[in-house]
Amino acid sequence: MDLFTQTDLFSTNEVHKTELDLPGADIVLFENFFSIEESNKLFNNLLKNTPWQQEQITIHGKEVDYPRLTAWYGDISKDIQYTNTKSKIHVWNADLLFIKERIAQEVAIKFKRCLLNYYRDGKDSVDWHQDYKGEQRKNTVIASVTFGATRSFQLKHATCKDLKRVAIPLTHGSLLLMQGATQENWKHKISKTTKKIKPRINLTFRWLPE
Ligand SMILES: O=C(O)CCC(=O)C(=O)O
Repeated sequence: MDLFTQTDLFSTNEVHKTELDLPGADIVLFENFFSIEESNKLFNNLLKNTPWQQEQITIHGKEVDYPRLTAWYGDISKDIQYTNTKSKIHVWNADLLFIKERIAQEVAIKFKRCLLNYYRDGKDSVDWHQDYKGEQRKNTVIASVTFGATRSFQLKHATCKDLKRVAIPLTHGSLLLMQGATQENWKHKISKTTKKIKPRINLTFRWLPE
């Protein structure tokens, strides 16, 4: 049986676009960017066909599992090591090319890489961070696609503590576009939750200037 066959939450397949009004950020949310039928199929395919990897990191001298599974895809196959774990960039498959091409209809960017995160349940998460480092943060395009359970995508300003935090529910089939200096100015995270929730897959298609 398919793990994700949601039909009840949305009665319409209409795309709903929201531009977030946050200082120093350029963020646009598209709900229902993929139809329910497409989203169900893509969730089930990605869950089954992705070579999910358990990456580890050293914290206070101890090897610790990341609280999620990951996989990298891109234009060319390549060995990489961002954490303690050696991993591989796999070459785009048909589902990822379909998603990438649909995003390209909205934003004319040739994404080179994509990180897939698999949040198995509410215990899986990603802590506060900014994507990329130094100069690279100043001009990036990240297209973040969600399939599966809705999780709250939280944002806080990197330096202005008096700016309010924001929480965006990223729903099945949504696209969140983060452009310009968003990564320079804002941190983001997905918190753990004690709620009993279904799995979620997030894909971040990434672009940096050459
Ligand atoms: O799962 C998400 O929505 C966020 C993923 C993320 O922050 C990342 O891949 O850097």
